[in-house]
Amino acid sequence: TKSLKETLQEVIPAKQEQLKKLKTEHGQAVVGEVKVENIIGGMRGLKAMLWDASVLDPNEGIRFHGLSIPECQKVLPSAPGGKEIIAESMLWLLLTGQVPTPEQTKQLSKELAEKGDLPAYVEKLIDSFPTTLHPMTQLGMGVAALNHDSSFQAAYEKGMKKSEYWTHTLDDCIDLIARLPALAARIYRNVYKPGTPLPAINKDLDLVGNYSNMLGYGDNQSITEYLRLYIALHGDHEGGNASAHTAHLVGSTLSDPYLSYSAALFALAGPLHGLANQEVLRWQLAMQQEIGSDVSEENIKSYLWKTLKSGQVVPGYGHGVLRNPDPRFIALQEFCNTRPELKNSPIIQLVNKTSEVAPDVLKEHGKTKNPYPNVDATSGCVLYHYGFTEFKYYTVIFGVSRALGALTQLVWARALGLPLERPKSYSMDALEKLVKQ
Ligand code: CMX
Repeated sequence: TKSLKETLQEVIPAKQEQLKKLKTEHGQAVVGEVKVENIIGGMRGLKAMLWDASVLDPNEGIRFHGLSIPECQKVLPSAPGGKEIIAESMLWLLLTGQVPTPEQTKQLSKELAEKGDLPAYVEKLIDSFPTTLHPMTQLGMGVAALNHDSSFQAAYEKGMKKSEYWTHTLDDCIDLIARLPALAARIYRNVYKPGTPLPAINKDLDLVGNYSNMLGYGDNQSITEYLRLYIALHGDHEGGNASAHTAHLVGSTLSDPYLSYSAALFALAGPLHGLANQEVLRWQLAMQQEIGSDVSEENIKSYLWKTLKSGQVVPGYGHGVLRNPDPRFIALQEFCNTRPELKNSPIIQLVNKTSEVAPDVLKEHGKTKNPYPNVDATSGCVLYHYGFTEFKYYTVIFGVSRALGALTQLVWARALGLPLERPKSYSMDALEKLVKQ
């Protein structure tokens, strides 16, 4: 069986050729226009980034190398004894465009487990943080500090050839992904379970199996499987979302993968992005408290209006690109539907009911372009059901996951020799002058 690196070595030349052809033969082709509203509106709608591993269709949602979520669930190998997609098989697909064999997936699990221990100085750094420091701040700082051992940085200092960039980038990306569970679990232990021992990495377990074990949920197969699915599904959401885009931008300066991904994590920490799942839970719990056990359509409706009238957004609804219910939301709902304990859980039932009522209310409110639930509408609530109630930690799990897609693109950016990202900006005066012409 071919390793991940060998597989990449095989697929890269054709992609390099494809890009060269696009550039030389179609470099001047026009693919869109730029309106003033795009410039003012956070570049929404501008198609201006190269991102090969996933494409987000506004109506269908995400596809990973052309495969929809249900297709991925059918073909991507799961963990021994499990059913859900695992991080390794999703990473393999994102990086190579190919579906790995179970053997290749197992081999990658083994490699990640072998590389998973944190260096002692990072353990010390994390242990020195006050437990009141937000877990996302701790994660971002821990990831940045791991660049002490960056293979890319060391080779760059020695003066490596451009054609070698991607192999060192890949080595760093694999090391980083391998170490994320130990780093993220240490933060969880320090903040929420101080003094409890952290289990060692089990060399026979997959990445998320180990993560779940280190979080203290190793005996709970159901939550471990949920975490596997959650982490695979959140891995990539094309290029323009704030975390992925940040990793790409910072990486384009030839910052190493640790620094690039650390920056991405701080973008993920914002309430309009990754923090939304924590916000959803807070909001659904407040709704639960206010309406009590009478989860009628009327009660949910009036709570939604109360939120909107107070000038807040309804968390978990709307999207920068999607214009339909998020298929990741649907996949997580289906996970819940197959498990009676989740199906009957009051918080999950409330999420379900809210998702039936909210779209009409948001349509009537008339602002959002997408009145349907995104993945955050349910993801944190499922964790809450399982007794994983420390919701300030939820975005850290998202952060472990998003590494799969963001780091994949760093490898490809180096393999394709993509340049420094440097869009042009306008001042308001310059724009005014331009439109008056
Ligand atoms: N509730 C109330 N109003 C909403 C709304 C919601 N859920 N979603 C959008 N709107 C409002 C916007 O605030 C905006 O209002 P203003 O014109 O007053 O500024 C208007 O509708 C138009 O926004 P849009 O073009 O539909 O949405 P954007 O692309 O600007 O923003 C997003 C997308 C996700 C930030 C927004 O829908 C939102 O704030 N949702 C709630 C938070 C959330 O769930 N975030 C998670 C997104 C997924 C992720 O990245 O992880």
